[in-house]
Parts: sequence; structure tokens; C-alpha cells
Amino acid sequence: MSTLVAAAAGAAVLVASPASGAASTLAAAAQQSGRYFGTAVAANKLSDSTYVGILNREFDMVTAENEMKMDATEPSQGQFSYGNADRIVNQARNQGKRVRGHALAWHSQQPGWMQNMSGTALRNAMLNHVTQVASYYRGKIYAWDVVNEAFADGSSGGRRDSNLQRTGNDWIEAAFRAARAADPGAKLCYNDYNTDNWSHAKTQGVYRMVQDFKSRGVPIDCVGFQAHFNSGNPVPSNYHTTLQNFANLGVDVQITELDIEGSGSTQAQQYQGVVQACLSVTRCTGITVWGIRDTDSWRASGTPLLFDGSGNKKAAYTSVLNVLNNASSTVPTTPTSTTDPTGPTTTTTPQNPGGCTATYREGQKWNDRFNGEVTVSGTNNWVVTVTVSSPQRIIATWNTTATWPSANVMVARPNGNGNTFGFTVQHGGNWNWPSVSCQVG
Ligand code: G2I
Repeated sequence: MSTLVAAAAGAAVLVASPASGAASTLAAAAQQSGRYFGTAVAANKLSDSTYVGILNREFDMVTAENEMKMDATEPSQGQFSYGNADRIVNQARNQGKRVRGHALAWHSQQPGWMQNMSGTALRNAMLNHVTQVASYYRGKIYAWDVVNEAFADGSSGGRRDSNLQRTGNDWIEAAFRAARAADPGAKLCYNDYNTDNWSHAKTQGVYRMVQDFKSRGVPIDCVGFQAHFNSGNPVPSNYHTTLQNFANLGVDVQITELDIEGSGSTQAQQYQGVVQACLSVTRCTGITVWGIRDTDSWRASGTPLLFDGSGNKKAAYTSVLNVLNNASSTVPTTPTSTTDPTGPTTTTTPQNPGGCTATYREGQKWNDRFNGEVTVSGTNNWVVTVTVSSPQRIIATWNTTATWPSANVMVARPNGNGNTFGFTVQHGGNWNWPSVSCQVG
């Protein structure tokens, strides 16, 4: 939950600037709000002209699907192999695209020699790997997944058991420090899956780790949310809350491996929801889908991507493009923020002396609408102006008497039910918060 406090006299704390116009590719559309739109690339597909045509046209960020993993880059201890990774990095950079590095340290995809190691020898081998690979690509990587998938699934909220974890709980921060020393210009991310739902123990566990890292000065810049969805693991309705709460810790958030099994309008709607969640969080800096065509996917039978096997745009593609084109950037004005892992995020501005303050608080969210609540302090005789942005419409209110100077503006007054009132916004794809301002009536 988030709250936003606007001082009196019309001070709207959210600034919404409309996107500059309709773009015809995912990258161009994302760039309108300063974001990127990326994809995973496989080196052995760079000779497929349909694949490369879509890659060059639609995407401005590239992740190597497998070629930068530990088994690919250090197949024998101390002997590094960058051929396939370089093919991807060079192709991307020659086309003016940026690169996410994936992944420096992971319990999976370890080379055979590493799988059998433990203790200090493994710790040192892991740190040497991080140092060597991050140094080799120094200056060429936008963000590294420094550590991938280190938390356990299920209800523990703790670390996953692995040979790396058994070298000591500090292995993750040691990896981040080594990566920072090797490539000080790259953003350093922790990346994981099943961390999308704010109420899941795994999400909370990662949140507490990032909070701890930030409080102790461990160099972490971003958190990657893989976002592999299907009917058993659907897009959570609180996704925006998850992304916002992590961002409030002072890190960027990115959707790093998006794919959603399904087809048609159901799939399109779910893609739309994920993109909207990112767009509604200022520090959600970009989205990467995990492959180009359905047939390129690691789970091709689930047809989880934006292009079909022939390279045609699917309904999901169109919905993503449209949401990106409808984006407006929501920029909170220099607030002071505090976050409680289980409680509300509070964003405040100074109270206007002698006036009143309207505090906006997010309520429940659905695919097509969301609730908001406003609490007024400073007077019992308030006039609160709530302004929504197109195509939003307020479709219901409670605990207030409302008048409508225009379709986007509601003026709310007390109706005898106290100083908190609420309303439902049909959002039409625009998740921006309404702006609220208070005057003494
Ligand atoms: O499992 C989906 C993703 C989950 N998050 C981390 C990602 O790195 C991971 O990607 C997948 C790749 O999409 C697959 O392509 O990681 C798998 C391995 O963990 C990749 O699968 C591997 C197969 O295991 C190999 O047998 C195969 O040779 O792909 C290789 C290349 O096709």
C-alpha cells in the first residue's frame, strides 16, 4: 500500500506528462518513458534472418540466454571462453543496443569442475569467476545479474541450499563486491523468480536481503524479477506493490525474463498488466522478454512470447505496444519515503499551515479498475479536488458527496461519514495515481 500526501492550495504531488506519440516498435515505445524493451538472444540463432530482423527492429536491450552463464564462460577452471557470448554482445552493440549480463554466480549451470567443489576453494573460484568475467566485459554491460536464484521456494523465505550457500551466508554480498570492483560502471542486480507476489515468503526474503544490503552499503543497484508466468503461477494482482516496495529501498527494478504461457486475449491482457505494473513504478527501468518467437522459448509448447513461430506479431505484442504508447511518466516530487516491509509506503510533503492535507492511499486493484482512499486532516470542513487522467473515469464513490466540474475532475465534500472517503477508478490501462488537493471549505 502506498500513500501520498498533498498539501493544500492545489499542490498536486504527481506530475504526469503524456507520452510523445505512437511508436511502432517495442523499443521506441518504451523509450518514450525512458525505459528499454529487451529480449533474450541465443547465439546459434544469429544466422536466422527472420529472428535477427525482429531482434534488430523491436528490441534495444539484449540478454544472452545461456552464453554468459558459468558453464559457458569458464568450462575448465581458469580457462575462459567468450566466443558465443561475444557474438551476442557484438551483434547487440553494433546495432546500438545495450546488454544485460546474465549471470555471474548461480547454483545452476555451473561447469562440472565447480559442481564438485566446496568450502574456501569454491568461494575463491566463484569470486575469481565474477572478477574475470565482469572485468572482461567492463564498460559494455548495462546491468549484471550478479547472483541468480539464491532464495528457496515455499514458505521459508530463506536461502536456497546450494554448494555456494554452504560456503557461508555472505557469499552473495562477496559476489556483489567483487563485481563492483571489476566493473564499477555496471548496475549490479539480484535476479530471481517467484518473487512477483508481495505476500509470498520468497519475495519478503529477497526484500529483507536488499534492505539489509542497502543499510550496510553492500553495492546493489537493482533487483530483477524474472516473471515466468503460467496458469499455475499467474500474474499477481499486487505486482505493482511489489515493484514499488523494492524501488522504495533505493534500487532500480527490472522485469528480466518475461514470458506468459497462453494465447489470444487472455495472454494479451496478462502481458498488459505486467507492463502497466512496470510503467507505474518510476524506478522500473525496463522489461525483457525471454525470447523472440514462441518457437525460440525454453517452454515453446506454452506459446509464451510476443511473436508466433513464423515471426508474426501476436495479440500480446499489440497490447504491449499499446500500453507502452499510452504511458505517461509518473514522477513523484522529491518526497521523503519510508518503507515498512509489511506495512504501507508513505510519501509525504510538508503540511500547509492553517490549511488541510489530503492523503491518497492505494486500495485494491483489478484488471480494469482500482480503488483509492483519501484521508483529510486539518479541518472537518474540507473540499477535496480529485483529478484523474484520461482515459480514467471515477465510477463509484463512498463517504462523500461529489460534484463533477468535468469528466476528469471530482470535487468531494463531507457527507457526515468522517474525513476518509473513497472511490473506484476505471483505469482503461492508465494506472497513474489521481492527484488530490485540499482546501478548507
Ligand atoms: O529456466 C528459464 C530461465 C530461468 N531463469 C534463469 C534463466 O537462465 C533460465 O533460462 C533457461 C534458458 O532459457 C534455457 O535455454 O536456462 C536453461 C538452463 O537452466 C536453458 O536450458 C538449457 C538446457 O538446459 C540445455 O540442455 C540446452 O543445451 O538450454 C541449453 C541451450 O538450448
